[in-house]
Amino acid sequence: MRRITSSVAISLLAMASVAQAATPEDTIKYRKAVMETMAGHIAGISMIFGGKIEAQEYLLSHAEALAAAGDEVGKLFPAGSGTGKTEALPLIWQEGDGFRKAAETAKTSTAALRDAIKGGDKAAIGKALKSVGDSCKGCHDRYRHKD
Ligand code: ASC
Repeated sequence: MRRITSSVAISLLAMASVAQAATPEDTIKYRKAVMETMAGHIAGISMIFGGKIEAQEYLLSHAEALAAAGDEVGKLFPAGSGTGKTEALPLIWQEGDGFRKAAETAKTSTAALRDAIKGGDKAAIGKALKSVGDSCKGCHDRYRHKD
């Protein structure tokens, strides 16, 4: 047991010590993973808030996780991550400020949804949820490749 424990610790240390600049492939893979968590939390929130699922006690934890990911959105598109298996359009990097503004609304709208859920006012939550959807859609319409 002792041996196993120390070998796990050594592996973790080794992994940490080799952490380096991500490859574009990993940056894209990670970006998609974070975006998918956002879609998942939005689906969860919508189903609980819409009364389809009885899981009220998890509403805030979904919203907290969504806001954390929303905060990260603006950091998910570093220069050089626009080619490969991605639907991200070059316009993101051509239009730096426009995109930064859109990413900022992902942050502020998800934070506002979290705060509305904390507040517990149904109308405010509904409004904030719609703003999050509008933020997703606005950014995707302009900056994501259409299938
Ligand atoms: C989601 C999801 C999106 C957005 C968008 C909002 O849950 O996966 O891409 O919300 O549909 O309009």
